[in-house]
Amino acid sequence: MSDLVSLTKDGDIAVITINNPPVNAMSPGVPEGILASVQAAEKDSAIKGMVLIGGGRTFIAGADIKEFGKITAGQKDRKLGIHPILAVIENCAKPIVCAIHGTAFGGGLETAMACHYRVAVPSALVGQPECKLGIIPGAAGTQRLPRLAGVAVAAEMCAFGDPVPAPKALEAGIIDKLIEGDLLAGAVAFAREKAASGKPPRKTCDQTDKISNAQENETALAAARANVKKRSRNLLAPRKAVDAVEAATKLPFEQGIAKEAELFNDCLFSDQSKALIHVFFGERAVAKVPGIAKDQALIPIKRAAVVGGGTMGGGITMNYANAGIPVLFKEISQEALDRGLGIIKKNYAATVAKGRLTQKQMDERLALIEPVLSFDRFKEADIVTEAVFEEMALKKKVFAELDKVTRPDAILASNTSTLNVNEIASATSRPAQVIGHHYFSPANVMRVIEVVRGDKSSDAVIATSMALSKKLSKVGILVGNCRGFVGNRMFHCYQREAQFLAEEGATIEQIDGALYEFGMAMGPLAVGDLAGLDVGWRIRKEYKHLEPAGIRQPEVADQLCEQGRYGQKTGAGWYKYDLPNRTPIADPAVQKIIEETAAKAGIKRRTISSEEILERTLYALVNEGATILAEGIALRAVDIDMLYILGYGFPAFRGGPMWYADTVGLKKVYDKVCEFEKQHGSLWEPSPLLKELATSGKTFADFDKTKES
Ligand code: T1G
Repeated sequence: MSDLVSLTKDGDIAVITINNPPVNAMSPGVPEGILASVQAAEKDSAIKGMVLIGGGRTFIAGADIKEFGKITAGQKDRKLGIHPILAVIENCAKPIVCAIHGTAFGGGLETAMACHYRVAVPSALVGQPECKLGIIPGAAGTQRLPRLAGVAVAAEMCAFGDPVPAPKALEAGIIDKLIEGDLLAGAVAFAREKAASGKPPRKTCDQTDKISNAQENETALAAARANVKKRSRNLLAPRKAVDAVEAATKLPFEQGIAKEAELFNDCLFSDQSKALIHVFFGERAVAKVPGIAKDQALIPIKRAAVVGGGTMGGGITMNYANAGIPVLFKEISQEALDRGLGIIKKNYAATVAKGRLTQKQMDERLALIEPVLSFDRFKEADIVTEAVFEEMALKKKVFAELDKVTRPDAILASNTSTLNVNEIASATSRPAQVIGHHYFSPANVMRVIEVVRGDKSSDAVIATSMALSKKLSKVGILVGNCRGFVGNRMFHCYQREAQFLAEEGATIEQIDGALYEFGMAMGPLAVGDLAGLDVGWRIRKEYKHLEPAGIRQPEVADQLCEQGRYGQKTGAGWYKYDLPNRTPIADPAVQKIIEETAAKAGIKRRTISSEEILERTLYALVNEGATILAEGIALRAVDIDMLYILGYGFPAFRGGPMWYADTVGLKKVYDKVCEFEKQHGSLWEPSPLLKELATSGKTFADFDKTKES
């Protein structure tokens, strides 16, 4: 057949194997190879049935996502030519059994559902995750899945894209049998049994009993739409997915497929889908570090230690326990240690209560956490992560101590969010072993680690940090060492503009509301209250001596802190809170402070549009991001995008700040930045890189292409 698809025989059963590593994506040649194999086996009178199986670690993980970019760029026919191939499979006179291991996702599950039967190992996962790419199933998944599993299950799977474990897929009617032991042998036996039954193979498209009750369908569709409204604000694909599933209940199969194709194209050409596909590949691209050998030897991480048992230290400790790595958890007093452990236990118990962890798993993870009050056992640790207060003197004291009590080959990582990693490393005799691991709060939940390379951080320590991020189920993003690194350095500009806008006349709710409507998880001022206004206040005091004179600084946040209004933790910040309820409540007292501050500063307050709020806050991110790129502090624009999506709640359907700027058009962004510079002074000085790209008709995506290794 082809080297992508092979056809062999097990007695009277044909075995069709897909060999397109690493995930058997349906790249060009794979569907054609499957078709040719099915047709050959159908013609072979010695063959009574067939098995379709994936070679390597998984069944088909879906269409080749790389192909979509070619379609939307007009380089490839937008038609998904898969339907005729699936029709040949479904109309085959001999039974075809799909054998699933690993994942059957997207086009993989759709191909499986065109087969007459499906068997799977218990660890397999099935799903229609297309909506996570801003599209919907495009190979009749929205038509066959309701026929197998009913409308409610199909709508949920197509609108939210979550994987379904094989045992649940069996219950739902998506697969027919779980195979314990050898999958291929089990599938061949199943195919032989079906062939011997003498009954015609069961065609999914003909099964209508699960979509025949109109009332049940209506109820399920209404519930799905309500769920989409609640969980997927702003998103196009989930809504279209439910519309496509609805078509399965209202139209004959072929017309349902046509409706699905129309809805699929609506999504494929949307900005949201292009952004989400950028994010899919971006999450993998950031793991690639130019300049570090792919075969760089890693430092084995078998035992860890964390210094500091506060919220961050506890979350970091949980990450190691969750990855099965024993971890020493150190505090300076029994009381602090007990408090820290209490937070960890509470976090785990909450996850158990939600059914996302079993009590046994919680106990196993807790058993990996060893609370200690001294450094006595730190010689055992391959990596130590410091998570103490954000004060340089304290951090240097801790690192000087760690330098003495750990093995020379141990990695010493700081969880600092802004402080100079080189200065921290200078407190040790081994700067090559020192690096920043900036986690985002809550550390056990947020999926990103800003890996901050010091000038002397070794390749082995950097490469190990990136690999360890994946081991901890995080996305490591390598950045350079500067004040605020990448994330917080940009966030400072974003927050600054939000506060200036408040002084200039926009209400706090208007500012936060505009960014929330844009898609941010929270508005900038509400985020300040969540993180704690005192954190920024302490950093501003630490760096006050470095601030250039004559540059306008936001005033109100410091005044709030001086009044003890640190945010949620004190029940009041930019908003007030009726604790323990954390819903922000507008506070006239704050509006009064803002107006007084503006008056004192001679600021003439005015009505401000939501459009200006978005441009001032988002373009401040973009302009600073461009400067960071030019300085090499971020490797690529996609690294900034991924950091903002995973660490700061930037909406993935916008692709990240840099991708969003490309979507707006860099010339428009640049012109606006120049306008703001005229209005607001040098804080808005356009980044030379932004100017260069904008005036040469290029994008940040073009910039990244120049960085491809
Ligand atoms: N197409 C192209 N490349 C893919 C791919 C895909 N579908 N899936 C993975 N890769 C690449 C990935 O970029 C990486 O490349 C390598 O494979 C290993 O992936 C018609 C229209 C299956 C759970 O959305 O969820 O079908 O970085 O690191 O952690 O209706 O990959 O090594 O160069 O993620 O073991 C629907 C997407 C497509 C599934 C495995 N399917 N993939 O995770 O490996 S649309 C999906 C995943 C569709 C139909 C519609 C995961 C995985 P590189 P990895 P992993």
